[in-house]
Amino acid sequence: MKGKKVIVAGAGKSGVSSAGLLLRSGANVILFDQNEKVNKEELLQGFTNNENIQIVTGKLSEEDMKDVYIMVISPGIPVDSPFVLEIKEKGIPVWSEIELAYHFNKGHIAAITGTNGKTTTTTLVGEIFKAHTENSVVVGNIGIPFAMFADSTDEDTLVAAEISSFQLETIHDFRPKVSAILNLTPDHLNRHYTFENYARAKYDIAKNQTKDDICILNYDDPETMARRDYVKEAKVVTFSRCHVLDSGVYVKKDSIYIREKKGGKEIFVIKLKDIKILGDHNIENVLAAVAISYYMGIPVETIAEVIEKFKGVEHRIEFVRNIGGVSYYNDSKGTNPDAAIKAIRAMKSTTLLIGGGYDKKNTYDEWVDEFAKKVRYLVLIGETAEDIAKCAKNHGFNNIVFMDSLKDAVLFCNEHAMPQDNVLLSPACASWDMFKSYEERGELFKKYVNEISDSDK
Ligand code: UMA
Repeated sequence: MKGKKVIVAGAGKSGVSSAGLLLRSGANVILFDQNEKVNKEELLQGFTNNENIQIVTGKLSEEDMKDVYIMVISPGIPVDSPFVLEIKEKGIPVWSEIELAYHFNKGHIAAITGTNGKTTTTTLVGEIFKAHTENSVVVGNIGIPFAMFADSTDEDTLVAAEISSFQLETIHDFRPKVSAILNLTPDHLNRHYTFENYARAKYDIAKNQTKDDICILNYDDPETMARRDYVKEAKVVTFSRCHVLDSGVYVKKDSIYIREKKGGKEIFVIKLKDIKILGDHNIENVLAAVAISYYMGIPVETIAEVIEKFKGVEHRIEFVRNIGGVSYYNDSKGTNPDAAIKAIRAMKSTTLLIGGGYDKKNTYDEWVDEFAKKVRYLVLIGETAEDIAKCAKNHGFNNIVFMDSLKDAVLFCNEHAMPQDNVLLSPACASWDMFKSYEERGELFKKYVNEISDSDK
């Protein structure tokens, strides 16, 4: 990249890390953000050798687009944005941050995608890697850009990477040693337009893999298995919670086993009762993590030890507090209906559900169908509130209230919950209409819950 002119589009986490990596490699960087309110001075000060970087906001000029080697785009920027199309028309390659990082990476990559379970599985795989070697990193959509660490990896580094469909749309050479597609349900259709486009983007995780690489698929997920043939060269390994497989990773009776090939030896991994994270979906995440780690060369004993200690991730059906017999759960990471369904199913008693948020053009029918007998109130906030309410009423659910803020939603729930109820924040929507991220939404939820005094109940 030395001396090359590179445009980095988007000045969030992904863009700032890409710009940093490019500067370290000697490139001349234009960091571009469409938001004119971005604080250029503050951004510039964040870079150590900032004489080779220029910050541009609003629009790129013709001069900016002259002699550009590549453009690196942040995942939040649609690939059909007019300025991206203009760049492509000029013949300038467009790379995702993951692609850029890949060109600097020397380590072994396990790349994990799917609609749900990515963060839990990646975190667990990362913990397993860490128990095996100090030379490991956890990166990607999980919130730590790969570009931050890519140039400090070596031939022994193990990389656990959570990869989103947005990041996969602009990969070209990215080739993980082990890839995994955990499941496929409709999500982000405002960006991909059709489910098929979305599924294709996910399957691109395996597009550069060769016969020496492994692609792990969920045998129990019909939408994933229906597209198994999209994997061209990699060896496919499946995992299953419901079937004892001839080969793969599976549950048999009360334990998890690995069998490398048909008729081969069955390797015991762990008993289900020794797994701390709850729900069938989490068993699937554990099965995926076992398969990924095993094929990345981690000994089974290490895998089992780490799984036994693993307690899950923040913002995913996270227990917050019990106030006067009412349990509060933060599932801010339930950013689509499928994830939110899993959270409702995990609730063992009547629930006051806080939902709604940024409009990704998902449909809510299947989520709403889960409300019967379980949800006492549906408390709606955000851009999608009206649409969700309409859908719920169509399905015969009428106990709906609208609130202007998350804080008011929490206070309403505190006032109306009865002992033994649960209060669950599981919005089925992204957070971007009212918050910076799902993390911010989850943190604020926990703050408001923790501000309630015991005597308020
Ligand atoms: N911007 C533009 N034009 C646009 C859109 C955005 O200029 O059309 C600018 C914004 O003004 C802003 C910057 O781009 O300054 C933001 O870029 P970004 O939205 O890509 O956000 P980052 O902070 O770089 O975070 C991204 C991922 N965000 C998205 O995919 C939307 C983070 O995933 C990821 O953790 C991070 O890179 C590090 O890799 C978040 C996410 O919500 C968690 N992901 C989706 C999901 O999990 O469902 C895919």
